[in-house]
Amino acid sequence: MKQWWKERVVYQIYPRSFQDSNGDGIGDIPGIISRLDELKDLGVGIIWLSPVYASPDADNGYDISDYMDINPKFGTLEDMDRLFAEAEKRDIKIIMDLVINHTSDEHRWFSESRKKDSPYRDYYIWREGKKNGRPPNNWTSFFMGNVWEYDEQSGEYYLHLFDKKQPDLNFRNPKVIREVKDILRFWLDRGASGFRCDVINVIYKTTLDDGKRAIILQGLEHYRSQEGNHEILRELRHDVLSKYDCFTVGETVMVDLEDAKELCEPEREELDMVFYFDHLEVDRRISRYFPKKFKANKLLDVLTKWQQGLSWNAIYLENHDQPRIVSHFGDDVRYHERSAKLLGTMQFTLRGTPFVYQGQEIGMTNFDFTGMSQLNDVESHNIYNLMGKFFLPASFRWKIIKSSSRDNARTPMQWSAKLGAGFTIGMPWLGINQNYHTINYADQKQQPESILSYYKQLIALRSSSDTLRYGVFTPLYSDRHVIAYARKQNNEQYIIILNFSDENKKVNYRGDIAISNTGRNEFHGELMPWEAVVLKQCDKEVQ
Ligand code: TEU
Ligand code: CA
Repeated sequence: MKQWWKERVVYQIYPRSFQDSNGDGIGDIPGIISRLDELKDLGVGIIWLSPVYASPDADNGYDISDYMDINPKFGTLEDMDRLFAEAEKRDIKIIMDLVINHTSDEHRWFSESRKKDSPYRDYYIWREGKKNGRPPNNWTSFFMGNVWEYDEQSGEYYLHLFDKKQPDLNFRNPKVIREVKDILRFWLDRGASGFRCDVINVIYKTTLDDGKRAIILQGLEHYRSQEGNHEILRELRHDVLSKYDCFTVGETVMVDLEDAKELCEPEREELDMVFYFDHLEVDRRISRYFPKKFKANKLLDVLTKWQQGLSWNAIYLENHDQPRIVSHFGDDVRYHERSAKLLGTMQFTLRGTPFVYQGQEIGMTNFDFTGMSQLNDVESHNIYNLMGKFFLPASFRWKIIKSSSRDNARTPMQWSAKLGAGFTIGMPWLGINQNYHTINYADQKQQPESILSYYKQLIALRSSSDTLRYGVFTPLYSDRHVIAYARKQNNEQYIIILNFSDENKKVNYRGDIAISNTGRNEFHGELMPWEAVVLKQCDKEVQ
C-alpha cells in the first residue's frame, strides 16, 4: 500500500553535532532551523531528530530526565515549536526519538523510585542481591559489565541494560505504559509525525532468571522481542498512534527476519518499519568491535533476505552509533568520492524508506582522533576500559575503538572550509575532522560532480520513479566484489550494478544509463573501480 512515509527521504539529525547557533560549541535547535533550506534543497521530506529532551547527557540525550522539556543546551520548547512550524512551511515532517526502555537516573520518577515505599518504586526494576552478596542475576549489559547497580539508599539493586545512569523502566507496570502514552500524545499534538523507537524490542522483561552462558548480552532470551513486548506495541498503536497521521520505525536489536516480521508486518499493527543490523554486520563477527573481511556477495545475500522477507524496509547505512559508511564499506582514501557515491546508489535503489544520516550526503569519514582522551562516547570508554581488564595491549584496544567507535559518526557536521567548519565559531564539544578543508558542504554545493550533487540526483531519481520506490527487488548476480540486482514494476525495470573493488570488472549487462557515479552515458559491460551504474529498460526489453 502507498504511504507518504514510503515516498519521502528521511534525514537523521544528531543535534549536538549539526549546527551551533550561539557559539557554545554545541549544535542546537535554532541551528537546525537555519539549515532547513539546505535539507529541502537536498530533497529531504522527513527529519528524524535524535533526542533533544532534558538530559544530563551521560549517553548524549539517550538518558532522558524530562520527556516533555528540552535540554537548555539545545534551546526551549518555544524553539521546538518554531522548528515544527518552519519545517511544515517547507513540507518537511519531523519524527522524534522515543527512548522509553530506560530513563536517566536523574529523572524525577527514578529519584522517587529510590524510596522503597514510593508509588514510583515499581516504575523501575528493583531486586535484592543474592545471599552470597552477588547481584540478582547474571545478565550482561549492552555497554559491558553487569546490568545491576546497587543502591545504598534502598539497599537493593536496579536493572540497567545500558549505562548505570540509564535505569530500565518496568513495563510490567501499567502505569509506565500510561506515562508513555502521555509522552506520545504530547509530541504528536505539538506537531510530531511519528517516532523512531529506541531499542524498542527489549522493553519487556519476561523473567529475571539467569541467562544461559553467552559471550555478549547474557540474559537476552528473557527480554528480546517477548510476547509482552508485542502486546505493548499493539496497545500504543491502538490507543494513541492510530489516531494520528504518523508512523513508527523501531530500532530493534539482535533481531532476525522472523522477529522483525512479527514486529512490523502491517497486519500485526505494531511498528511500521524496523532498523535491523544484519547488512552492516556482513564484515563483523559477534559485534561491531570484531571485523572480518568484506565480501560483496555476502552483502547481496543479506539484502536479498530482507528485501524479499519484509513487505517494507527501513534502508540505512549510517546512524549516530555506526562508523561512517564510506570508511566502512567504501574506500575513504583512494576512491573517497566514487565509493561514497556507489553506496548512495545502493541505498536509493533498494526497496524501502531511505534514512540518510547527517554528513553522509557529503561523504564524511571516520574521525581523525589519535587517542582516547579525544573521545566522548560512554560506550567507547567502557569497552576500552574493559579490554584493559583483560590485559589487551593499548595499541590493539585503540585499533578496535578507532574503527568502531560511535564517535566516528558524531564529529561535527562539515558545513564549510571556514574555521570551525561552519559548525561553530566556538570550541566544538567534540573534535572536528581536519579533512573539513576538503570535505565540506559549501564546496560540494558549488560542484556539479560532488557527492552532495550526486545525492540530490539520486533523491530526485527515486522521487520520480514508482518503480524505484515500490518495484519488486530481484537479485541478479554476485561475486566477491560485484553485485547486481533489479527493481521491476509493470513494464519498467532498473538494473543496478555495483563494483565494490579497486579493479575493473566485467559483467553481462548492457543498456541505457539512468544514473552512474562516473558520469557515463552508455554501458557496455565493463565497470571501473568502485563504479555504480543504474540501467533503465522499458517495454519489450523487460521479460
Ligand atoms: O542504541 C542501541 C544499540 O543497541 C546499539 O546500536 C548500541 O549503541 C550499542 O552501540 C551496541 O554496541 C540505541 C541508541 O541508538 C544509542 O545511541 C543509545 O546509546 C542506546 O540505544 C541506549 O539508549
Ligand atoms: Ca549552541
